[in-house]
Amino acid sequence: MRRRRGRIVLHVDMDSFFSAIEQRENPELRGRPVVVGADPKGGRGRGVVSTASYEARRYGVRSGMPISQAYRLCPSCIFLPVRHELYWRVSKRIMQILRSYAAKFQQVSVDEAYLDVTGLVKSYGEAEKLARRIKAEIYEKEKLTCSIGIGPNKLVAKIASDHRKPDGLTVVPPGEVESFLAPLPVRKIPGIGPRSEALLKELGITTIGELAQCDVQRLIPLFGRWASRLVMLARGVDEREVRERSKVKSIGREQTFPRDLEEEEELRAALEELAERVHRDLKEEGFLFRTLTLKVRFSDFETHTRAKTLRSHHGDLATIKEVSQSLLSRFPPRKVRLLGIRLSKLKKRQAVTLDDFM
Ligand code: TTP
Ligand code: MG
Repeated sequence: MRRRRGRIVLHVDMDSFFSAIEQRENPELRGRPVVVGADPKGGRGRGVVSTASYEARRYGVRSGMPISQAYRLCPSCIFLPVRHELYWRVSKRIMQILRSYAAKFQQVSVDEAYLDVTGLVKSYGEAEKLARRIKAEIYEKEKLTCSIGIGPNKLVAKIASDHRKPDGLTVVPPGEVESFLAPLPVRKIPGIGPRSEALLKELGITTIGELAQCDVQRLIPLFGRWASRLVMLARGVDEREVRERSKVKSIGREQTFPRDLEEEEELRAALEELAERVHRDLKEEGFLFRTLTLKVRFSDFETHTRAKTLRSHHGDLATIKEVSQSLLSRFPPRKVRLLGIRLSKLKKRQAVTLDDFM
């Protein structure tokens, strides 16, 4: 039997990224509670906290919290506006450093990336040394700290990087995955938010270890097709590859039919299938779209496209089906040789949800 060789994956996450950059830029802010986000306007401000320095977190201030609440918790905090351009400039330089250490590299957000170093290092011990070198180089060049998790896959690496923060380094070799995950709350699994957590609690499941032991059948009524995926994650199994996402401008699929289609029902079914495939690609790439273009080639090779741009970004299958059907219905009934769906005006999905794993 051929066994798949184990991987070594690093997850790197910068510490309180936006506020750490602000503290670096202005030495007076170092060691002080800094909140980056909307203007609190003396407690009446709207909008949210982007991030808080670890000093501000001691007051209970957290990312995503209304800025007015942050102000109530810590009126003496230093509130700063968000300077995205600056943070992205710094991010680019850090990602360049990280990329140079990886066999496969995947940036997942402004301050987070996966590195597959399988083949570049021979053991978890060597991987740990590599991680220390990475931390030292980032600190030397950017005066910023990060936390790194090392594991046999993305899931374990990601949970490990979050384990000891800031300036942490957590190594979880394959043999320790189970004991590392078991005592942690289920919330630590990316994609399990407050609602999933509450559902699991109803079943008496609060730790990852309990979830790993649980009979999938009990989860199906609550989580449907996510159930088995959830249990696999809890067992520390995650086959997702570390892979570079290119700068995709659009995502599309088209299909020429073995024979021309004419019946409305046939066309509808073919379009639905195409919609499903495009939707899978969109999800794989982690994008939302705003414009859908339908391409129709008739039996005489005459080809037309029609596009619709939505008011906001969408990523669900129902919208793709609905918009493509409504565009198709605007063509006169004729024999169709080819159909195509292309999605453009893409934007990266923000939050990681269970959907990302499906
Ligand atoms: P995170 O890595 O989630 O947070 P962080 O780097 O500030 O802190 P930690 O040490 O816990 O990693 O996000 C990276 C940056 O993304 C963060 O500095 C600000 C931004 N961000 C938001 O703007 N809104 C949010 O809700 C979150 C979570 C992050
Ligand atoms: Mg971070």
